[in-house]
Amino acid sequence: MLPRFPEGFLWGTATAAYQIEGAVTEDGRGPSIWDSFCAEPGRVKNGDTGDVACDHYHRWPEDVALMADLGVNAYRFSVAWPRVQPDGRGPANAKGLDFYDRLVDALADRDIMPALTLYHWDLPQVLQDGGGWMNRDTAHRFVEYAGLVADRLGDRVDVWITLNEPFVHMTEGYGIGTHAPGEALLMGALPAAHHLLLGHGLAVPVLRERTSGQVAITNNYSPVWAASDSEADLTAAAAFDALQNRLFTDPLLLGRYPGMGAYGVAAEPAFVRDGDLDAIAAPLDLLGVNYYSPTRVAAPRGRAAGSGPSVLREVERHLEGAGLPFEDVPISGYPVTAFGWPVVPDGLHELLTGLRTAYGDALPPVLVTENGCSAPDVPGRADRDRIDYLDGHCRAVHRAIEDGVDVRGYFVWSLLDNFEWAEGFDQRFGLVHVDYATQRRTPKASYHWLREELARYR
Ligand code: IFM
Repeated sequence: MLPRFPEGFLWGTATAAYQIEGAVTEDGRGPSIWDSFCAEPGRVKNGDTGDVACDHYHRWPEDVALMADLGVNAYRFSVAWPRVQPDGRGPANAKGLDFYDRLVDALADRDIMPALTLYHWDLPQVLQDGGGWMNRDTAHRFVEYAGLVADRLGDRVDVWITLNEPFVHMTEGYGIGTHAPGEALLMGALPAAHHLLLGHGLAVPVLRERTSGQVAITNNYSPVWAASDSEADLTAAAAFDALQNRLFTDPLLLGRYPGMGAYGVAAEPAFVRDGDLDAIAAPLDLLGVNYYSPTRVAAPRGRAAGSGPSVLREVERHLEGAGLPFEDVPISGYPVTAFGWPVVPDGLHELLTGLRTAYGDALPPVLVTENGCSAPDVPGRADRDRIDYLDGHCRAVHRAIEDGVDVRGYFVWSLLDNFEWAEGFDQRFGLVHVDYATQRRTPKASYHWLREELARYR
């Protein structure tokens, strides 16, 4: 049994549009960068695509019923921008918004609070044709899109998350090209980071004006462990920390970028214009925190890539010889997920208390907007690994709350097995198994475990 969490704590599951919806050409949805990326041979494992995914666009009533039965009181989902603005600009495609309208009402009927992410990486392709997030104008397009969604759902959605994991989107999408849109600009991708943050910051006042909800952004964090106490390793750890953890948080909470000198980036890059940082630092109601595992780094010395989160391993593979100021070192002594990520529940406690230490009163209340693990799809397997993973991480959150971090909720990634980006359908993160051939949903042992835990709060 887990320890008891505070009254009103949000227990949820999380998903994202492209990973579950399918129906990519229905009701006026336009193409997204992920449709294009999946269509390019060799980009996604097994040639998988999100064309059908979990067919959630048609099966959402069953999925909402699964959540109601599970006993969660919150659901984090994302809206597909290309459903709302197939052309990336101009008036809303009403049918696209109708889908989310029905979903939000069905959630309310089941007392499940909607937490809506506006952007989980599925940019309308037409905007990418104009440069995507490398183009400053995309930030303004995002604000227009946010306003359309807010106008329709602003009275019923409680939490508005502007962006999901801009670090991954910038790094994998624009830095090394392992995600859509497949650009490999290396550190030249930094303008995309700035424009993502700018889009977020400019959207905040629009969301405040047109919704009654709380405004947030979700970042993914990884506590960085230096491989030794040597000055060189500590410097390498600080450099990686600046890239993964601080680049997308310091500007939001402190109104300034961390020093990126280790990457040869100027203190005041030309793409940052007067007033941008003020916009980006618009006060937040909540900070969304995604956590999967810590990262160990050393000063670069040409060793084999380690076992850290896939982003770092991928970055290393692609930037070999490009003069990165750090090197990934395997974390051993812990179980690993099917993805090979080390399972370190204490890392979540370290992260949450570390955020509090680093940002003090500038840190808004936190929602753990994603946490979970992939486990092999072995028929009849007891799903024990996932139960242990979730149990350990929930306890870590509880300890962080006891230690004074204001954590308001925990969302399991994910409700359903789904399309895991470049990994296709191989990695299964769901509490509910999906048979992709039949779309049959089967709750796993971890679903039943969580259901029992949540029954105490009913
Ligand atoms: O599936 C992803 C999700 O889209 C973003 N956060 C990490 C998850 C697991 O890799």
